[in-house]
Amino acid sequence: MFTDSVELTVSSGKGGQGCVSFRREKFVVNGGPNGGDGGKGGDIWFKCDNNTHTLSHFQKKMHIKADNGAPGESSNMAGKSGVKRVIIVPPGTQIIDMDSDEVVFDMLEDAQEELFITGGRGGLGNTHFKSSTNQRPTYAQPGEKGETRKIKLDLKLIADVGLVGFPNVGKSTLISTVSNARPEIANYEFTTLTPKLGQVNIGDFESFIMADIPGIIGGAHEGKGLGIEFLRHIERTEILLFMVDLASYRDLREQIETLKAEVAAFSDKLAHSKYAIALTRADAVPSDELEELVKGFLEMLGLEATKDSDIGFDETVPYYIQKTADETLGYNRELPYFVVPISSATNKNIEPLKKALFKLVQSKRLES
Ligand SMILES: Nc1nc2c(ncn2[C@@H]2O[C@H](COP(=O)(O)OP(=O)(O)OP(=O)(O)O)[C@@H](O)[C@H]2O)c(=O)[nH]1
Ligand SMILES: [Mg+2]
Repeated sequence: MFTDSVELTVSSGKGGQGCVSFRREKFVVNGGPNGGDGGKGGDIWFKCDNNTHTLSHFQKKMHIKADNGAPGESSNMAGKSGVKRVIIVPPGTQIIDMDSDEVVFDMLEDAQEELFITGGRGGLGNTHFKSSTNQRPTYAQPGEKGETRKIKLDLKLIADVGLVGFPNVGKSTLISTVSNARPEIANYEFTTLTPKLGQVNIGDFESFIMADIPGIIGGAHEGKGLGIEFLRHIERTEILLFMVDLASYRDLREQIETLKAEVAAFSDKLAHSKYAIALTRADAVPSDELEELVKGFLEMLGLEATKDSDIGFDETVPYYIQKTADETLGYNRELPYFVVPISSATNKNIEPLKKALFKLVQSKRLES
């Protein structure tokens, strides 16, 4: 599923012991106290790093400790402070205190740093305890103990593209065609019960994350079907791919209007996400009807069929794509970035679909 999780114990360092010592110099008999303070124990910090994507660098039941402070020394020399430990986590990691079940930090921004527990204070050396009644204190403070906490790291992966469609329109089939995800696929509604993520590779070096979620039906926001609670898994997703089934008994207008209304009922932010539309199962409609269906759908949205040699969509069927996904060059996010018929069965427009989605993902990454 979406969360990867690991349990850890973390401890800040113990403060160093204060020192008991006395001046010993030539001609000075019974010199005064000069024991230095102990060093402070090391703190535990968390740091968010965009170059980390998993929690796999943590072993199960790991115990991470910061260094203890060094004890104070004679001649009023303070002990060295313990070195802090900085725990590196990927963006999207929540740090949860296991005793209270409370989310302590939500690590989202690259380079975000949070102090979790401070190290113990160093003990005071005997110099501090000198008084008129006690000129030679033989007492120094012990260092304060460090803190130990049991925590859980929950990585909530953030998908780039979320698939939104009625049940049985081919969402899981698409994600298994273009990514490494292998969800269950079957010819009945609500096959998918839990969200799944897949990585879509573009060439050798680039990729984006796609999320397959259960199907949505009208009234989902009131709990019909599986409801829309799982939309929370794609709440941080910036791009939606609406999937509208050409071969469904539900007409195309009903599908897109219902989906958009349900998404809007769930979240205002999702309702304003960048989006595109895939018309699925194009192979299941006779080719002469296909053209009419697609044209009718574009017309309903107030769009005209376009051409774009750059992406490489199949030119034998109509489709629509905006000139560029780059907002500064006039991308209109009220309209879909593209509307294109696809077929996972015959691979129609599948490669260009990946390419076009990746353009949208890149435009999004440039913005943030
Ligand atoms: N002809 C044809 N059938 C397809 C295509 N894509 C998917 N299907 C079939 O459509 C049915 C539903 O596919 P799924 O991928 O499970 O659909 P889903 O949208 O994930 O469905 P839920 O998980 O129930 O919401 C299966 O029988 C698939 O084999 C396609 O491109 N062409
Ligand atoms: Mg499915």
